[in-house]
Amino acid sequence: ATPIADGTVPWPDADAARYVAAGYWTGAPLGDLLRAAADRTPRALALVDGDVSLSYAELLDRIDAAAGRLLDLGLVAGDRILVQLANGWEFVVLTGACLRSGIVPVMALPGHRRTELAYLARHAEAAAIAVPDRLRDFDHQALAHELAGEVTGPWHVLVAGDFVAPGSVDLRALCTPGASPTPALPPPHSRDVAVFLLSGGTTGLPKLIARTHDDYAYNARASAAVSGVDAGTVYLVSLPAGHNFPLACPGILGTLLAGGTVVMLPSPEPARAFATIAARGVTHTAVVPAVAGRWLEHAETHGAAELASLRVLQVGGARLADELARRVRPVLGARLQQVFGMAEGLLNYTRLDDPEDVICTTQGRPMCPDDEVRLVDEADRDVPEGAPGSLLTRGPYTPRGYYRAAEQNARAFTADGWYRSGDICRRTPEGNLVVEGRDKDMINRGGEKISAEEVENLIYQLPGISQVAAVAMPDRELGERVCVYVVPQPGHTPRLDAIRLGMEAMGIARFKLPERLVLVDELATTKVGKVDKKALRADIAARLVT
Ligand code: J2J
Repeated sequence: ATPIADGTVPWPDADAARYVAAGYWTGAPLGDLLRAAADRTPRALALVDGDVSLSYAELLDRIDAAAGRLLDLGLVAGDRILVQLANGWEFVVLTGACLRSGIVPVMALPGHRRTELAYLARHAEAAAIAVPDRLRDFDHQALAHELAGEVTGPWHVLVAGDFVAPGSVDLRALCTPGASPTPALPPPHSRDVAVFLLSGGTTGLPKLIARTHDDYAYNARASAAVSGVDAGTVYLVSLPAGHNFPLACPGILGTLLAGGTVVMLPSPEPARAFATIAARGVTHTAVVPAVAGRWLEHAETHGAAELASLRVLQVGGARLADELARRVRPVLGARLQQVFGMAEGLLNYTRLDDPEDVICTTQGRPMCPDDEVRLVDEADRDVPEGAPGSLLTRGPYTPRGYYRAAEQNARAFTADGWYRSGDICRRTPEGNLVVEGRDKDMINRGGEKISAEEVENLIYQLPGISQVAAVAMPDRELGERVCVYVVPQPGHTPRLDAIRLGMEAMGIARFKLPERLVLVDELATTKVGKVDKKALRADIAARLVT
């Protein structure tokens, strides 16, 4: 497989030197930092998943044993492994084993299906995949074996579950402590890639974001400081653990580096989440606005007595309505922290001691003093202070390009390395950002990002479609859902269920399937002849009102 370094865009030396001098980049790989945390408080509780409770010493035992067995399988530092696991202890042990050994996890999502996983396996030139046996009636293990044909080298299927088929590796056995003598692991270099995250999607195919040990460790550590995560923290993971937010903002990594306890839950369903918060004394957790809404509703009908220990509720991933924000404190009893983040790097947080008004009406400000943020117009000129502009950013944990994506990088980054987030924001006089919209062609379905172009490319492969445009339609529950406008070919009347079935048959994650179809004779275009998405978004919003 191609060495990762060949596909990444490093920070310029002068910037890297600044980040080292300022103490953001410490030179310590994440695996060493986990080991150091375990050595500080070996008996403290590190990880809880149902009946499984692991102290720091026990967690690192498993992590190191798993790292050794991954190497025994023939994997080596720099190899890539797709990780598509449910939220459970195995996710944490495997991720830790990767960080210790230099094997690089590619954080796929539980919803991904054949097309997405095959693409990721090829693009990352993966040597292995870790999956549940079955999840929500889907046979992940069978699909994982089918993917062997996508790669040129050996292909290992690691399975977390009760049924481990012949030819699969039992991931739980691989994580058994001790049994295999762990070879002395040469730690990866701190400038090496630690994890691949998936981009929020604006292009036809997902892009990989290479996060280094130095930058991701800073990301986790500084996030912990800004959200008050320390050794006394009990952090609940209920969003998919491979997302940047629950993984490292401060999430799993930030909590473990601080010596706190991580509690894993497979979903944020309110009744079980509330019971878990009560049973484990959870102090911090992260949710998307759609989940915050469900939790508020649940608390308003069933009370919030179970949330007595909850101090900080982080909400991010999509715009939180001010009205929901204002109910968090009185109804849930926890302090709200808004998080406007991106897997590409930049994290904005409201601070815990900000005035209530700032917490409820803004998305916070950059985490790091050396985060650079510009708000610009169409010609990349800075907008006047207070006016809305398109957000550009650079900084110590914002990589300068996607992995092996020269063409996309030319569009998503400026020549001098600023990442174009595509978010339209304004800055308040106190310096906080308010997200007002976006100029990227993406649909944000309850925090899950969907590329309009990807959906359109897929639908063009179905019969009877002359033209298609995917747009966000407003939704009370999820914020947005996917709506498609279709110009049928003469003699055809495409139907929503047929489009959905067709896409599912192609092996596409369910969350990307359109939930509304509008048949039209033609698509409105802009002056330059592109489909006028703004007009379509206004059209569907108007149709929903009537
Ligand atoms: C409005 N839009 C937001 C917010 C993200 C923490 C939190 C979220 C993410 C994330 C993350 C928003 N208000 N509060 O990685 O570490 C939209 C923006 C942004 C895009 C990034 C984290 N918080 N967004 O959501 O990579 O459009 O990361 O550019 O999935 O989500 O998406 P993603």
